[in-house]
Amino acid sequence: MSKAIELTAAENPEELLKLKVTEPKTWAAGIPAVYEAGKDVLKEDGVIRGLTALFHMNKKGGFDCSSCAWPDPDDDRSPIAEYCENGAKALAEEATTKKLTAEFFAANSVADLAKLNDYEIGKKGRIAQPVYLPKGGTHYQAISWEDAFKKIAAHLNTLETPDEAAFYTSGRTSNEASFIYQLFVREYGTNNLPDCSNMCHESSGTALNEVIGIGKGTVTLNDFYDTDVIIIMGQNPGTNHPRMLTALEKAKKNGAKIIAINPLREAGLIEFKNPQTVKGFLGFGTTLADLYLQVKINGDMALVKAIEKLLYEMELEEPGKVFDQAFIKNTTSGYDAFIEHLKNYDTEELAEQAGIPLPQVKEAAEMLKNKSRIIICWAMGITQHINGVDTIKEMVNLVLLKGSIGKPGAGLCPVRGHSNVQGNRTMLIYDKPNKKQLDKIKEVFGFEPPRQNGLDVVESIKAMHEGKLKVFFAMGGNFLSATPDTTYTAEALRKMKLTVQVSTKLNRSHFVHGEEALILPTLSRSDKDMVNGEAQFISCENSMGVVQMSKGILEPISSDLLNETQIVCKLAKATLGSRAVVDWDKYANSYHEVRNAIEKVIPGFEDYNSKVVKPGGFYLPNAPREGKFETSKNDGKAIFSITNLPVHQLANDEYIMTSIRSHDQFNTTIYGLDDRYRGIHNERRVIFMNENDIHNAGLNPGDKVDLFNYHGGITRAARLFIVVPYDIRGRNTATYYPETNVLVPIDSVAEGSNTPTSKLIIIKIRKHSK
Ligand SMILES: Nc1nc2c(c(=O)[nH]1)N[C@H]1C(S)=C(S)[C@@H](COP(=O)(O)OP(=O)(O)OC[C@H]3O[C@@H](n4cnc5c(=O)[nH]c(N)nc54)[C@H](O)[C@@H]3O)O[C@H]1N2
Ligand SMILES: Nc1nc2c(c(=O)[nH]1)N[C@H]1C(S)=C(S)[C@@H](COP(=O)(O)OP(=O)(O)OC[C@H]3O[C@@H](n4cnc5c(=O)[nH]c(N)nc54)[C@H](O)[C@@H]3O)O[C@H]1N2
Ligand SMILES: [Mo]
Repeated sequence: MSKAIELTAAENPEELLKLKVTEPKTWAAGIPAVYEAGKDVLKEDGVIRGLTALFHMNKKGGFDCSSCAWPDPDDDRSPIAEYCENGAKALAEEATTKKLTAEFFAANSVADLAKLNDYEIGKKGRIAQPVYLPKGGTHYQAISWEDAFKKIAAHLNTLETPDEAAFYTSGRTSNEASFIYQLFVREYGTNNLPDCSNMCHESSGTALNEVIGIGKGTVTLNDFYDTDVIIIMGQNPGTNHPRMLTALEKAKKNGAKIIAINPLREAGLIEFKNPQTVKGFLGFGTTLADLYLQVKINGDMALVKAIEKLLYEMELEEPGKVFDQAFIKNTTSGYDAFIEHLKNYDTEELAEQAGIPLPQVKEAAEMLKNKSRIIICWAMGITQHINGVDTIKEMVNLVLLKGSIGKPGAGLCPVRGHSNVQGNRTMLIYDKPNKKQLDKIKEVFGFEPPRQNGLDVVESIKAMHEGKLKVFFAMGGNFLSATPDTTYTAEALRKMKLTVQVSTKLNRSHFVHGEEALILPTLSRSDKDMVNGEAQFISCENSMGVVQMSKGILEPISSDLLNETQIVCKLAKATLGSRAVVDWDKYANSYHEVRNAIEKVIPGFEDYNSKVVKPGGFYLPNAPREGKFETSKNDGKAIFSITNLPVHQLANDEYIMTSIRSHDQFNTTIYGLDDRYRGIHNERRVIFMNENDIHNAGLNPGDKVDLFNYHGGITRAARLFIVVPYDIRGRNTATYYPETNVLVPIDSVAEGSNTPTSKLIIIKIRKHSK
């Protein structure tokens, strides 16, 4: 029982910090960002390492920033380092010289570490050697790599079936390590490969695969430079993809208009002051959004339908002038049924449901009316909803009506999160592989891969709870804190016989563990990866399907770290022994060999080893870019979808809550306690509320409140939050992830993608009580 109390202590602290609230900012980047970037590196132990590394980030021959998947300029990788404030923070965290050795773990019990908050945990340092927690143990202790692999192998080999193990991946793992990892998992015998994508852009992959035949975006960076309209939906680039602002600035200079659709007036959507130009450095900015639409949370589908309806009426008045009838006729299917369905809607009602005044919807439609070079970008504000898949299909409908795909300056742009999350999927980290992919593995490696679908993230958590899983292995990430329903997930993890975390830094998943637990330390992106005396490079795929090399430069913090590929190969040997048909020794020591193997299995990687070393890397094939749609219908056409509006019924005391990232975090890694652009300082436990709602609920700004969710008859509580009035629609609220993951019901998932609905949680708000 004491364990349940540990979780509560971290989830529901007894005290708050001293919150300071200032006016939200209306612009992003500029001098404060440059200052902040430097400041964070300077703050960490290992300043020189941090600064040295900063000058090699996203630079020719340097390493890929691990903070997001936004691409580098195309023609060439920049000769100077390209980084943003948040990339610098990510690096500062990695480059720290604070080491966590066995002495640290001997001095700090798991129970004590579990009491720290995420910010304090992150500041502890880099894990420097493998450690093991025996059954009933209170402290992690030293273990050799060999013994660690033996222990995991012993567990894996005593399971009744390989399907009693699950192998998670977070999106930083390189192409090489991901490919080797899934190969091991499949030779071992399961497709249980949940990944962070399940909680992220799975809705995008699902929708796009179905209607355009590829689960990825269709634009390149150059499309941004010469386009007419960019629509940015449910995305906060100023914080999460700051380098995207440079592309938007360039787009605006070349005449593009921007429409921003977001419940919050995010600074990075409004204005950008580019620190890399003299003007920007002096504080002159570029206005970004020409039209900002403050949508209600999840009002996006209604809004897109309203715009489509208005465009349809314009098309009726001027046939062939608004819709691209030739494109629709030759390259799409389902148009007539789509239009019949659209006719049922009333534009005013749609606008009302979206929360946007009709004149503003008309303004948006006017901006699109005579244009066909349109790009739609989106991220978590769209995907993490019950109807995330359908909203994306509706966005595709709009693009198809306008013929805005498969031509320069136009297309779809799901903006990815983790720096190689897209590459992980290309490398077959997927619980639902198709027959063709599995056949290829069989042909190249000569073993029969499992054919049955595996478990995704939510299915894995449920299977753990039900006792169907016994071993949980995580290649990176922070499963406990990133997943929904924290208390339920903690119970699930504690039922495991063995939990293994391959990690760079400490996180809460190390403290909520199975009967036995292992932490295996690994190299990070900025670390030098020496194998047999030679510095290796890895490769990653960015948001636009470009595969590029990345070479770390920092001396690893300890000589006792293995790279992820070696960890997998050694584990494979220990587990499979003479059963193995894959030559694991060959791959352990050579990424070159791994890339040769990838080339044989995955289309688009021909001449991988020679192409990847070219400056700028290479593009993977993308049929929609060429106007070809390889959907399951097999007629080469993109598909119009018929979608239905979501219904949200709130009782008088209920609110909708969306969970968002602050400017000072990378997912569950908390760099600091401020959210500068939104005017929040020194506290993360805040709830942003509409001013009238605060008043109507009998609350005051600054009040302490507790938050509850009652989905499925279960009480979920997140206690002690401070009410902050914010410019947001009535009955809509926002809090920071992961503090409120405890409120996200495990059963509340997007239809079709099974993504937790982290952007729409129904809550009740009560004055705080002990
Ligand atoms: N510095 C930094 N960079 C990161 C990350 C990080 O944590 N820190 N995380 C990485 C990862 S893994 C990812 S997936 C991306 C995430 O990048 P984003 O998707 O930009 O991240 P979120 O903070 O989740 O915010 C989503 C935005 O959606 C808005 N929103 C919320 N609900 C709705 C809605 O119903 N409709 C609309 N239209 N908008 C809504 C929020 O106001 C917010 O502006 O960033 C990546 N890059
Ligand atoms: N409520 C709510 N929940 C969410 C979201 C949300 O918006 N709201 N967003 C979801 C999204 S989009 C995502 S992607 C997930 C993120 O889920 P995860 O990917 O699981 O979480 P991260 O916080 O990115 O993982 C951080 C940990 O990864 C390890 N790490 C860092 N770099 C490396 C490396 O190079 N190799 C290895 N092996 N380990 C490394 C470190 O130990 C660090 O503690 O969270 C999801 N959860
Ligand atoms: Mo993500």
